[in-house]
Amino acid sequence: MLLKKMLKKLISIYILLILSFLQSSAFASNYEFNIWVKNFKIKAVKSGVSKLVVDDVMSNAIFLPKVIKYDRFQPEFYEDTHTYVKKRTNKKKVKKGLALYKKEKLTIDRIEKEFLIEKELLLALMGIETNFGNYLGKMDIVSSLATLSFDKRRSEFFTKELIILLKLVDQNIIDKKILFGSWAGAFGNFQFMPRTIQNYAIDFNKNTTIELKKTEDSFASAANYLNKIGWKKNTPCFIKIDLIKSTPGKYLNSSAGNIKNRKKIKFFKKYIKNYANLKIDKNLEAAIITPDIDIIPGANTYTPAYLVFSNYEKILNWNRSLRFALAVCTLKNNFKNEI
Ligand SMILES: [Ca+2]
Repeated sequence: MLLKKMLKKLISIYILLILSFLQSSAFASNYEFNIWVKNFKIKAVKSGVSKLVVDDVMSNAIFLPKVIKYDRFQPEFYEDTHTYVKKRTNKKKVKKGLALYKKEKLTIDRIEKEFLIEKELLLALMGIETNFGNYLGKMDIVSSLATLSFDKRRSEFFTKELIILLKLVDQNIIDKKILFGSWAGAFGNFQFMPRTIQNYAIDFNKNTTIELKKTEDSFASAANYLNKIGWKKNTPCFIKIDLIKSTPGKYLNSSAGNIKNRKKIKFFKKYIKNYANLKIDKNLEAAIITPDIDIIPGANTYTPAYLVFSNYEKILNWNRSLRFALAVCTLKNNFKNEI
């Protein structure tokens, strides 16, 4: 009995200790966050944003612990390629995209023609980024970006994004009242980060504001972005291949940050089992990717494998994830068969 009582008491002390530790660490991070905000504001003013806008926009910035949680558990980190692509390119998604296309055909066709970007690609990107505008995100972007800037993992990147966002507000390009989006600070139908807005967003319908949650401006901005980074209309993105097991490891890319060993397809002939069946110009330059190597423990190194082309790397430019780019091009092909 005595032992039981002692054990109970020990457990309650233990719980109390954990609770007080959690409270004090939350307090510590809030305290440190506020110091960070103070220093950030000085930095933002120094980089040319008006003090009025810095004070105003940053006044409601808070530390959002769930943003850190999302950052550490992105599906790109743990879903294998088959699951990831299948989830994002199903028939339901195609149907939804076709309905949007039917409704906005005139605008989308005009944008395709003007920017030389396939409507199927634009639909695929919008479908994967926000399920056709149905999931735009409700997070306060300023707090999201501030939290990720305060966090150590990619502090420099997000600090720059936040300063750009303040500049966009300062220059009246963006209305601070509508700054709600994803946990990572992305905004609108195509989830543009502040730097993308600054470099590529356009006021297509010329009503003096850039509306990235509306079809005209968001589709034109996405098409302008893809055109400027060098997407080539009607050229391939990727093709699935079967590799022989003795393919040298140096030709297998598994990191989206650095695609290496690009060669003409015919160079890889002896490593590709289905080479003869590939319906593609064998003089095209390509690289091999095997995206599951890094995330699936004990994954068969050679499956799945793909030849990827210059267009594929443009989608990596949009979002540095091998699986994301495969999903976008797969959904694009699914649309192609329906439109
Ligand atoms: Ca506009």
